[in-house]
Amino acid sequence: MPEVTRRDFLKAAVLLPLVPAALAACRRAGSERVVNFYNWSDYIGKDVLPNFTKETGIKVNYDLFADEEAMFAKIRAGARGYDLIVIGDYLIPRFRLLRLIDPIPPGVLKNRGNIAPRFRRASYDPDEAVVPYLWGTTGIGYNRKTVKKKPTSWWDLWDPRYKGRLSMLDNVRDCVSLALQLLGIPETTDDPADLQKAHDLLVKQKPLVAMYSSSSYLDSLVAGEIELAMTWSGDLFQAARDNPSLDYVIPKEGTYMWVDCLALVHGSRHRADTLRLIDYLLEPRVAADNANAVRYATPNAKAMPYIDPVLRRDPRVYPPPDRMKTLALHHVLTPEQTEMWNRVWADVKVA
Ligand code: N2P
Repeated sequence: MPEVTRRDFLKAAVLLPLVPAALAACRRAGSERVVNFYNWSDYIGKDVLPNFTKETGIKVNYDLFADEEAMFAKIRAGARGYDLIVIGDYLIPRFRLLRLIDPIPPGVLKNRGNIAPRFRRASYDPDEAVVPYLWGTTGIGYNRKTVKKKPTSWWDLWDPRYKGRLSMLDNVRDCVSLALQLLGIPETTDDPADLQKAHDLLVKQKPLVAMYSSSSYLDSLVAGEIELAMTWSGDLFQAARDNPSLDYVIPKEGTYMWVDCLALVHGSRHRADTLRLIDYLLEPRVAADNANAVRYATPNAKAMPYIDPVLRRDPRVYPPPDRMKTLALHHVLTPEQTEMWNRVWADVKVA
């Protein structure tokens, strides 16, 4: 069941929630000026899409997910009503292999050149089939008031002191990678014994975990019910607006960075309008306003002058070059590895 938070409802209400009836209507009217956009929760500034509609007359139906595997499953099952989706770097080859997305033709975006060189022709997208949207890191969020000793290590998420007051992301990739990393096993492993060890470590932690969640846990952090959480950088910084005692650390063992990208859903009907929206999101001011609102980092070099200086100077949002070097991208798994990882995660969840 995809979780949608109170915040999401508020946000979605100002846009047009994508209900089955709306999808059917869009399908009937193939020529309607509309983009059906499927994005992570808490991942767009509230004015961005209304401003686009004001400027272009193109309506945006906006739908949210809090679990990229569920999003993948939905698109794979044929939810063809969507035109535009946001996909994490390491999932892109999987979508391409199954032809669930169509590459953006070269030369059609006038603003592609705004993207910083280090985010162009990246390992996960050598032919620039997609467009980098936002990026960030995975770390630990905590409540400074109640967590007396600042967390420094991922192992703090295994500390029995926080039993019932800690949460983990509901994300196979983040959690299984973390367990492997802590066991000193490379993410590239395809040895079932390694995966079993990761499984056991996560099961050992389970009695402490109040919830596996990638979205609604933020409300619990704000409310003080959760004190320590595995979190994505910008989501924590957004929650800190509502509760200034919340803070974010990248543990000393290091972490992964990820780049979420805009992709065209295979066979979607509203190609021109979707490309127009992507180009709009690439405009320096729009990209900066968006990144400032969600507090993730922008890969858009031309947007940097408009980034809020507080965020620009924050090394947890824009790490300095020496820190950047220590941030790894997730390895692209083979379909067989993916299956093993998903099985481990499913077993942890039911254990
Ligand atoms: C937005 C989370 C997106 C980051 N809520 C995951 N890559």
